[in-house]
Amino acid sequence: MFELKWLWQNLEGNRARYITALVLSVVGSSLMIINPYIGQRIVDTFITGENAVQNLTQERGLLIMLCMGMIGFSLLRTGLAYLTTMQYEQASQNMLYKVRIYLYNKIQGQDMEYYDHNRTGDLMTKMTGDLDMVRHSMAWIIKTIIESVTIFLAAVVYFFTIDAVLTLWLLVLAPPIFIVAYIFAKKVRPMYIDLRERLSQLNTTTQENISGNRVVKAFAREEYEIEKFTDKNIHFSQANKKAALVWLDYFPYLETFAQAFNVILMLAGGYFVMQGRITFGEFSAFSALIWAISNPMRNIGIIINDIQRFFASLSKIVEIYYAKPNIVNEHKATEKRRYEGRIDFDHVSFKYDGGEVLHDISFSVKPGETIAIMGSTGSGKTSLVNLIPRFYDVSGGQVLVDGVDVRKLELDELRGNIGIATQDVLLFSDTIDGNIAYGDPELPEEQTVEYARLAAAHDFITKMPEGYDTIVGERGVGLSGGQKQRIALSRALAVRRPILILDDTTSAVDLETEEHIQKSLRELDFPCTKLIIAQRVSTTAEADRILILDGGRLIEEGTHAELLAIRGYYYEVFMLQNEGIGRKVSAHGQK
Ligand code: M5T
Ligand code: MG
Repeated sequence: MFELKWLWQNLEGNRARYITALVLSVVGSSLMIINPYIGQRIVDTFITGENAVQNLTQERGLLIMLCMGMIGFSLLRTGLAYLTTMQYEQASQNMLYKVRIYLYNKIQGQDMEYYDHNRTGDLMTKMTGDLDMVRHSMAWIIKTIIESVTIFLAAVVYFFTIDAVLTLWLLVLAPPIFIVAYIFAKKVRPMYIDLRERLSQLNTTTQENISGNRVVKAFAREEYEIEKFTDKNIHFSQANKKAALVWLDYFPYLETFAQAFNVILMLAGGYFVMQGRITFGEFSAFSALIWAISNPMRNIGIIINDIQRFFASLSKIVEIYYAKPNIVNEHKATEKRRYEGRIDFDHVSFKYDGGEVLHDISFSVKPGETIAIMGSTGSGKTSLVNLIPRFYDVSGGQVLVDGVDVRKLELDELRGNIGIATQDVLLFSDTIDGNIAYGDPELPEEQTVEYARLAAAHDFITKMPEGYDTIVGERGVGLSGGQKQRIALSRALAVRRPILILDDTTSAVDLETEEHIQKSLRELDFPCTKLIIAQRVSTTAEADRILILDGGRLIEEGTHAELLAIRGYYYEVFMLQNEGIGRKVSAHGQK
């Protein structure tokens, strides 16, 4: 039931409306028995009663009134049904709107680890299909249940006032129906959970395929992808059929029981009429209302199906609803300080699910220093810098910024002090201008241009069809890898933060451009500590210090000259890269 609490909480503001809807449902369905009652009066007074002929002439007024009553109540019920549905719809739509915002915020508030573990397609399914299933349940399933139960009870009570024995005869059928329904519910539940999972897989495959379409085309793997999709589609479709077909196994029993109501009524009711136990009018009331008992029994299967789907979706939404990130950004609206930009790693170790990737790392960076980080691929460079903005938390030791453990700093403030260009560049579907000014939408245009210049991006931007107003990103024009990197660099510079992290940001630009960028970085007009992950000695040589990572360990640390002197990893890289340059030069010389 804890799972349902949040639904009630989110009905706030619409609770009165929702309760009104429930009450209207009860009232509207209770009214169902009025017309059969009037019918019973008409039959007994004007058709089969002892004085029927006499009454027809003398009490014509009553007959007309009863007939008008029947029409009146039918209209009333229709009106009520309209009102009721409207209340359900509005209350549930309003609730859905609220929950959707809440869930969206919740997903935004999750830490990186959450995104490592959750598939986009699955999250999308939760935000769309599952949410709608819950709304559908709040409006339609609850309505159907309430109305079925009310009609059923009203009819039973009414039947009892007419003849208890006949009613009991009819109710003999109820227990077996409930048993069948219960077995069915148990059987079909896991199927809907499975179905839900397959839908999410289908969505994940679709989403991955669309966002990865370039790779698919590059490897001419369309057919494979179509097969993969078809496979998921078949599974989904099969799961759907299986769940639907299981109903067919139970349907004959339920249907037979439902039909049996009529048979019992005919036999027992007919017998009672002949005996004079009940009047013909009462018998007609029974037969007019027998559906009120048999229909809910028939609907039980549909209701159970929907309830199981509801629970399958519910549990998925609850997963997001109550998800608690380990790293929480509270977005406190306090004054944000500007840091000096000191960074210390104090015996830091770090692990992902797979195992430890950083071991006992210690180093310090003074404000304003430029540190280059180098190391073979997979050595842990990205993981290391990710600890500074607290994308992940350390598993041992501590990372300090301005002398304070980052876990004790306010996250908005911490991240608000860091400009970062991540290794895989993501640009939004927006103008170039909008992308550069992403961190500071107020940025004046001259400044955007200024930072684009520093990042050596201005020239190519002005050559684009619409300059800074060119839309890039997913649905915009394509950019080269190096162009993207330079826009990402402009974006990171434009926020003017005291700590700047560049993860392989110049790997795709030519040496000349890189030189331009380095010059810009040296001459930034704001105080800034720089951590630059790079593979080229030409970049690292300029740094105040160089850190060399290998297999998650810090193996060398020092200036360019110092590291060359110890003839370790750095020296080897230096030789390798210079040999290359040497060869090129000599090749030129020969020409
Ligand atoms: C360091 C592992 C990865 C590697 C090591 C991002 C990520 C990495 N790893 C995980 O297990 N899970 C993850 O989500 O961690 O990875 P890195 O820090 O990304 O290495 P790098 O930045 O030095 O490499 P590169 O290629 O960017 O130069 O063993 O398997
Ligand atoms: Mg990396």
